[in-house]
Amino acid sequence: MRRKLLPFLFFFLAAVAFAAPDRPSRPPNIVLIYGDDIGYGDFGCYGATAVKTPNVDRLAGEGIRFTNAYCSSATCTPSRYSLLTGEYPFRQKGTNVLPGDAALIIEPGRATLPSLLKHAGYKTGIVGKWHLGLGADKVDWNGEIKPGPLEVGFDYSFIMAATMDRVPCVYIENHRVVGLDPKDPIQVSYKKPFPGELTGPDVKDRSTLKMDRSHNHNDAIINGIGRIGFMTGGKAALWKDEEMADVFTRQALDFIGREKDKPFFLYLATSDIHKPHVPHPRFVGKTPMGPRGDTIVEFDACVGAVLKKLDELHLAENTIVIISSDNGPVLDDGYKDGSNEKVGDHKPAGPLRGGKYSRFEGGTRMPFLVRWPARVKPGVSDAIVSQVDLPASLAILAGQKPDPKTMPDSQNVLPALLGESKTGREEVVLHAQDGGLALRSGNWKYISPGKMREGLGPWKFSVIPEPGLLFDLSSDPGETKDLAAANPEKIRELADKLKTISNNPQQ
Ligand code: NG6
Ligand code: CA
Repeated sequence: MRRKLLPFLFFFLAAVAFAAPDRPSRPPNIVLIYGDDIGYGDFGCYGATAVKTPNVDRLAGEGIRFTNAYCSSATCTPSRYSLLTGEYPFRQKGTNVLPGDAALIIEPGRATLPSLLKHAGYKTGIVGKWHLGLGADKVDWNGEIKPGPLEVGFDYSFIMAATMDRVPCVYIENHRVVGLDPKDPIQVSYKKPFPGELTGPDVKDRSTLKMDRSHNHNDAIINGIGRIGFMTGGKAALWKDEEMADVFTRQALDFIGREKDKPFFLYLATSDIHKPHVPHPRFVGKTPMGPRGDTIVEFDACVGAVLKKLDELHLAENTIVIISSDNGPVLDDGYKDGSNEKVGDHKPAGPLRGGKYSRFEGGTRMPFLVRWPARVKPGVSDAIVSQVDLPASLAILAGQKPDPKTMPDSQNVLPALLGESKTGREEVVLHAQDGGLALRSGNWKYISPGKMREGLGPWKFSVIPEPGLLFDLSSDPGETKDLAAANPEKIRELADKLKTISNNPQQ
């Protein structure tokens, strides 16, 4: 009997030995740190000097810094939808910025980045901003809040429902609001105020507010700040804005600590640096840029805490850490927080034109860093990649075979992400909810006719006429010279290509 087994044993050992150099014994952990409204120029490693980001810069130095990486859309919900589903947001209705009481927009059961990784044996967790809707219809905030992250692939969830500037201003752990007193039930409405609850128009002396609004954000007043939407009840469960970054960081570190013995995927979607900017007091005044700059420092501290935890647990070597953001930067997005007055020479979108809400490059070209000491050599990559590619690429890395039918726009750009290829995708579709689509193809950039806004808030609105705008990003990264008139064939070719891709999924 023993003799018979020996040849098998030999084969088995040989196979293991052959496989070893390419296959670490355990698949890498993946930590995706997803910032909010952080622009291409907001980190030191992308040229910022007025704000210091030593932890992000350390990660950049130890990994690959991408210069042509995109989110799918110039706002949050559509970018996050793509990041998790591998589908461009414009293919589905209802993927634009959601109110805090919206229903879940990802169909439970469909393949997602976390569900594929879970299938591959990963423990999957989300901590931070969700903003993809909760519940099937009307949510009862006092009962089981589902479907949500746990129904689309996450094993653990500690989230805020929408944004810092929208109600409900509470944390939700798995299916329940954290710290809710059942005697003080929560109700949420995006239509009408609740009798007896303070709202913006009630506040005549605006100096009594922690931060006044510049536009909108005048519904419920929570913690002295006007929000979008109304809520009542849940007083004991309300978040404290200045503690939010610490609360999410703590949850992230706890998740890593709990799951350290298995491969894990952590999607850490930070509250920073979305409005309202309310950094913890220890970060106040850390930059000359006011609260917007100080929340960048707070974001950097969160990155530092995650890296330290990975070091302490000896996990850094075989953990992929990715840092990016969901859309471009904005200065005045509804609060009088001094962002415009104090920005000085800092360029939130670096050399790029436009920011949040824009189809110019500043709206969707993102800081994007990938570190994996066990496999990735440090460097800078000009490969074009999109966050919509992460589901397919990371699932393939984990040994899964994503079905192109269910993740139609997610390309396998793993070789580019790992620095093993200089090229990623050939073209990428970019979206802005009040403008339509744009196409980057090689170094050409085509922006279709439609609405456009200029600036980082307040904005100047105008309309891009036929046949659209055309730029050569290799010589003109700031999109200053429209080449449409001089290149009628090129613009027609790109307009056709954009139409083809938007009508038909690519794979
Ligand atoms: C907009 C809000 C803005 C911000 C944004 C979502 C107004 C006028 N503007 O509708 O303040 O909340 O939605 O930001 O209300 S995002 O980063 O989540 O996409
Ligand atoms: Ca955002």
